[in-house]
Amino acid sequence: MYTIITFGTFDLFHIGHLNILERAAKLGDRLVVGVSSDQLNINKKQRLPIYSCEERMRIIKSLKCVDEVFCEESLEDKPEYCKKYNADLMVIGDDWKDKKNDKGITFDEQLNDICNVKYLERTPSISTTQIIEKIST
Ligand code: C2G
Repeated sequence: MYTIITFGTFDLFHIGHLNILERAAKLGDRLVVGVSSDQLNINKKQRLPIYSCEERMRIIKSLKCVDEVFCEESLEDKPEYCKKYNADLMVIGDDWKDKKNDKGITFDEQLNDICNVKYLERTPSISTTQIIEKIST
């Protein structure tokens, strides 16, 4: 059993989210998704998500390509989450490739001895922020 893990807020679920989850699922046998808590989204994006964590988790859990969902409380805890869910590969969008966490390290460095890391190309021209801007203008 080859387990894939991925993380995200997945607020105002859109086609970019679906694309990365379906592509991630194809890389293994089981896909586990860490959905960011409301507080973690405030830390990452300086705003409360439109949908609560509970609602976002229910939406993600209902997808055919997703096997398991949990709430991601902190970016720093990735190694613990990966170990807990026996992840072989952590997949994330390539917008995270060079980003560093509070300790000044990338996800590659953070998960170095725990699992492999693969960055997938983002779907162009769509984001939750753009959707919010479009609706509010
Ligand atoms: N994504 C994508 N294409 C888009 C928009 C998003 O491939 N047009 C991907 C992101 O790269 C990420 C996932 O969809 O892998 C979820 O995106 P967000 O909800 O913006 O979550 P993010 O803030 O990237 O959270 O621990 C890591 C973070 O929690 C990831």
